[in-house]
Amino acid sequence: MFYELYLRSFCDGNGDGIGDFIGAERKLDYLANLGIEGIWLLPILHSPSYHGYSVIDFFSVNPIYGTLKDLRNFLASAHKLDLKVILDLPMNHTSPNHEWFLKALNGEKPYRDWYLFLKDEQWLKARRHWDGEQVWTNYSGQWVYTLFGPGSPDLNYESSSLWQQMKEVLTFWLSVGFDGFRFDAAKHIFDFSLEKGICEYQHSRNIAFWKEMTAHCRSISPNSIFVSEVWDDAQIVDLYSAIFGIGFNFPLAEDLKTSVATRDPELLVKSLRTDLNRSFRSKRSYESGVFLTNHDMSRLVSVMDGDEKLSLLAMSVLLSLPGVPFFYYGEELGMEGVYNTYFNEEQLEPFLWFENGYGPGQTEWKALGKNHPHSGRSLEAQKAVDGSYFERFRAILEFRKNNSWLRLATMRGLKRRENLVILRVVGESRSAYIYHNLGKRRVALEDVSNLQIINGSLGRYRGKRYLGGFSSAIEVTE
Ligand code: ACG
Repeated sequence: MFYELYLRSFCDGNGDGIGDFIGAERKLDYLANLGIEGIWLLPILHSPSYHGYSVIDFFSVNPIYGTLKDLRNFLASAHKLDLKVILDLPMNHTSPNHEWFLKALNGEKPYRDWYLFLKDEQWLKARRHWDGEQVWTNYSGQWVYTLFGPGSPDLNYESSSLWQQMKEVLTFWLSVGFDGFRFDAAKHIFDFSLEKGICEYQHSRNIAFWKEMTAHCRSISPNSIFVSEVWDDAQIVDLYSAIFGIGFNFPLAEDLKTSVATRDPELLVKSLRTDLNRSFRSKRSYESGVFLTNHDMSRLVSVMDGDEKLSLLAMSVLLSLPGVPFFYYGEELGMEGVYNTYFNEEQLEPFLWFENGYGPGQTEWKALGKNHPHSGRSLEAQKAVDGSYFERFRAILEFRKNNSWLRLATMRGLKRRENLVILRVVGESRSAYIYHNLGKRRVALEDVSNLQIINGSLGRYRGKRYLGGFSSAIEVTE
């Protein structure tokens, strides 16, 4: 299980209200106790932006997070607890304040070739693949390709010297002690056709690029972990995941949430068959990075319209599946937040350690718009209450921790009986039936033994076992 960590909002180690390496290091025990095995660290490279995806120096950390030494200490402490740490590396673009870009604007070589300058007025008509936004920005009279907006001009990988430069970047961060990378925007390396002057993914060129980058990393650190961020349909996700070893399963994330939110067991069955189709085969070339939410999405409780039972059901379905699960910081508290493309702040609020919003390590760099003090949401408050959201969420994590064999298990069967969805999962040393009740009412389970609750309730009535509404249970058969 991986924890997606937004450092700025996590834990403040030096009292400036901004989360940092020193603060996060102090909370590693907390993460290890949750049963986390790895941390996906959202971008921490030197960047002017709050999200960190527009880098101004690929060889230094953002000073607000501490020094390189602080980072090394953080990594060493994580490793002592057997936690892997992967770095989110945005290699598709830079900040317009990056020295490379400033030199490129000046016409200096090789930097001029490292960005895409307009060569044909017709290219200005190009529109972004998924939402029709314009993709060219005028910087003091020069048009540059900027897929993600004016704050992040795209790097142009037509230039071979840039490939070399990026290999040096990878070497550097591996030498600092990272266990691998979450490669941002992996399908965007080549996404503009110079021939046609339009936005068009060139998947085979992207794949060739990533093959070379990952091979480079493996030549330094053979066990490097790579996770690809390819937000697309299942067959495209597949294509890239095979290179990286782990690929985020975006289609599954959406379908899983929708099926639980709309209480639609049929949709759940259908989406597991399609979005996890590889998990039905015993030989797979990669693992699915299964998740429900991330920093680009609304938080789970908000998606479920505040219904905690549904959020926990979605989580227990997720953690019963083969693959490598990821979850976003604060989801264990049931933090709220709705994603908005133009004001994407709500889903990255400070982690609420203390009920009154103050205390050692509490970050305060931004206002709490959704997750208020004195709302009972804080870790402090929830730890003091039996049956809190945190406690129930933690129990689901505990289930996964005790059933880590599920990661490499094969799905051997999937069926539905009214609101009940039954999964047959077979691992090397164990196998199980897993039951999820997507309905409000309890359902009888026939011929079961050795049942354990994952989430919700289990009961017995006149000799029959019942699974409560919005509940999940596992029956280990071997
Ligand atoms: C990553 C990061 C994100 C970051 C950037 C840029 C990239 O996680 O935080 O932005 O460094 C696209 C890209 C992703 C990108 C997201 C935000 N995420 O592909 O790499 O945008 C469609 C498109 C997707 C698109 C998605 C969301 O196909 O390409 O993702 O919409 O907009 C079905 C379809 C599927 C479709 C979905 C949703 O599932 O199958 O194709 O996806 O529906 O409609 C950060 C900041 C930005 C800043 C930037 C520089 O957040 O504000 O501008 O950095």
